[in-house]
Amino acid sequence: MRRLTLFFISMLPFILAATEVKTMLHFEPLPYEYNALEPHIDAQTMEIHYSRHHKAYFENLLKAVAGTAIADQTIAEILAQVSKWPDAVRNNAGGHYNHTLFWKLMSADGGGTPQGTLAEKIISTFGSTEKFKEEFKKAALGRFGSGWAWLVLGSDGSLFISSTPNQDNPLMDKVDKPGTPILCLDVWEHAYYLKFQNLRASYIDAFWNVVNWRKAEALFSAAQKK
Ligand code: MN3
Repeated sequence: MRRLTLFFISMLPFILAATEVKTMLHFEPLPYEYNALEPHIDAQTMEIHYSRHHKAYFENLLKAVAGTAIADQTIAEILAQVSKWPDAVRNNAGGHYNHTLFWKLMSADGGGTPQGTLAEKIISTFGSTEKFKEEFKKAALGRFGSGWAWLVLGSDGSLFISSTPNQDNPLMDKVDKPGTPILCLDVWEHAYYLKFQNLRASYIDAFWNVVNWRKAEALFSAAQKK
């Protein structure tokens, strides 16, 4: 009996590994401290936004896909066929993807102007960086209620600005203007209300001081090689 017990205990890690739910979905660490984007984006907003809002989307996504055919898919695969699944998948897959990307598109040493080939494309498309920022701000302000503003590379090679409601994004199969996200801005009130209250325009202006243009340029370069 004792030998059997010892055998069972020695096998326990393997038994647990076999029963563990396999998932391609990851809740990545925030790439900087909560206060890293101060004074432009405040630490309390970052902490609540990441550790409560984003985490809730992630956990609800795991629940929504558990036991379904998409339980072991990547987030990109889920988004590409999201119209086949209930709204809980759409909202939480979008919420998880959008926030994961958004955190990476900001940094403590961000701001300044677009770089490299992305800068050239922005200028040839919109006329100037300032003009681009104006258009992006217009899209972010014009989104009624909750949603996101995007800079997107279309499959035809065109660069365009769009906005989506709720947690929709340009990778979803049901979105009006599909493409690869290059830059995004969360315009839900939870993203700015503590510091800016109802002043979404001030929050958008502050965002330009923390934009991680290196990351945007990397996304742009990678999307062109597809
Ligand atoms: Mn948010």
